[in-house]
Amino acid sequence: MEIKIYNFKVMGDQRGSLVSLEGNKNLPFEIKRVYYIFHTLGDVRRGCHAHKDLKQVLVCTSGSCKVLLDDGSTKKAVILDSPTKGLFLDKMIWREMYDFSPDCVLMVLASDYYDESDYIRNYSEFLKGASDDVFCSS
Ligand code: T46
Repeated sequence: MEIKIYNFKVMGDQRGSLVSLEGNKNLPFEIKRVYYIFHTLGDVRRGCHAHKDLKQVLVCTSGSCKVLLDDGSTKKAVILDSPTKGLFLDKMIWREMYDFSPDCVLMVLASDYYDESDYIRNYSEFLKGASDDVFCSS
C-alpha cells in the first residue's frame, strides 16, 4: 500500500505562515465538505471504518495524532504532526486515528457530503469488499 502525504507549500513572511488548500489543485478532488475533530481524549480510537467511495485528506492543524491505514492486506501507521502535511485517505481503506495529543485539531477535507450509507463499519465486511476490489482490478 502506497502512503500519499502532501507537503503543502507554506507562504510565510515576518507575520507568520499560511497554507492554502484548493480542490483539484493541490488536493486531488473537489472539496465538498470540511470537518474537524478536536478535544479528543488521548486513549480513544476514532474512525475504525472504511468508505466505499469517499476520498479524504487529513491535516493536523494543531498538535498530533496517529493514523493506521489498512487496505485489507497491509497495515501502515502514520504520524500527523504538522499543519503543512496532508494524508490522503483513498476509498476502501480501513482507518483508525489514535494517540491524540490534548491540543490536536484534525481537519478533514472530503470529496463528498456526509452519507452514512458510504461507511463500512464492520471489519469482516470491509475485508470482503477489499478482496473483491483486488479481484476486480486484476
Ligand atoms: C473518517 C474519519 C477520518 C456528521 O453528522 N457529519 C459528518 O460530516 C461527520 C464526519 C460525522 N457526522 C456525525 C456522525 C456521528 O454521529 O458525527 C458523529 C461522529 O462521527 P464518526 O463517529 O463517524 O467520527 P469518526 O471520528 O470516527 O470518523 C470521522 C469520519 O466520520 C470519517 O468519515 O474517515 O473521521
